[in-house]
Amino acid sequence: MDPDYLPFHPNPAKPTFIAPPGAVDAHCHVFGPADQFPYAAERKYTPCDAPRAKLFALRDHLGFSRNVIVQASCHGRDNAALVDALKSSDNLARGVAVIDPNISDEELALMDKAGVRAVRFNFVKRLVDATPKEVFLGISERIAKLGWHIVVYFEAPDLEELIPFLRQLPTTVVVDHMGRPDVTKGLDHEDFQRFVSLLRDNKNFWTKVSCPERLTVSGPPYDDVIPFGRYLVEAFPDRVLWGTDWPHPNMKSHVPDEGVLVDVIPHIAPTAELQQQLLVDNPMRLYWPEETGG
Ligand code: 0GY
Repeated sequence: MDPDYLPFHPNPAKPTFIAPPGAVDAHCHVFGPADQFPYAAERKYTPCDAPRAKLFALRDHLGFSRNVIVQASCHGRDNAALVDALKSSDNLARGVAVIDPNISDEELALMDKAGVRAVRFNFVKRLVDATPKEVFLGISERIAKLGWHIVVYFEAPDLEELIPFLRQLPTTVVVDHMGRPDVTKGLDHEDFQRFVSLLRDNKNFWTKVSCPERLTVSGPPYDDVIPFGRYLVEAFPDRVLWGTDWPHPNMKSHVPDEGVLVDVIPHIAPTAELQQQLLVDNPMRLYWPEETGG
């Protein structure tokens, strides 16, 4: 583990907000354990191990039912820890992988069988070396045939340059962490409104109203981030997802308490109907369509 790395909260609070039955934590990770699933040589950080058993215990503690586990950059393109977690989840987890363009059809089929339903394209420069857009486009054509979708991670100042590429993607596209707005600039700033327009003009775009702990300047309980989440939930109620982002890699300011994060939900989704869409209906439609008649 890096010397300045902050491990996840040892005993998060029980949230006051009670999630609806079947709620999905649609953005979280598993890390290691390193002796079983070593971190990638090309990684930009070395985290604290965050094994699947801890993730599933947190899910139960928070009153959630399912997880969408996202491959993080510290594991590179080796999805072994992710696939292991999916296989031991009793069908209660789905996965978002990061894949090599030369992956075989057989490997893709095995990942699909384990519960992978998407690939992630990461554009955050502090996390990954750049991948040519043609490589991503080639991957997207292949995974589209499996019925998978694409999750993208970028920061707000990079969106303008990325839009022509993003609009070429042939599947549903889920944007991590609200496109990472600078919350000090306010809802009306052109960067955030550019992101809103992307969703308004492209019905295949979704977003995760997640990570107040990364976006905040004022700190918990994240009042400065709430208007951004609420804006997106109310504008696009059928295209939003929510996740804890456990175990919160690369946090520097503080270690978030997931109980506090769950208690943000009723502020960004203030009605029972919006909460049901955000936490159950939307993630189920995207990740477990066979259980929703989809
Ligand atoms: C997140 C955010 C971060 C890290 C990664 O792949 C990753 O390593 O996604 C970050 O450092 O902002 O979603 O976990």
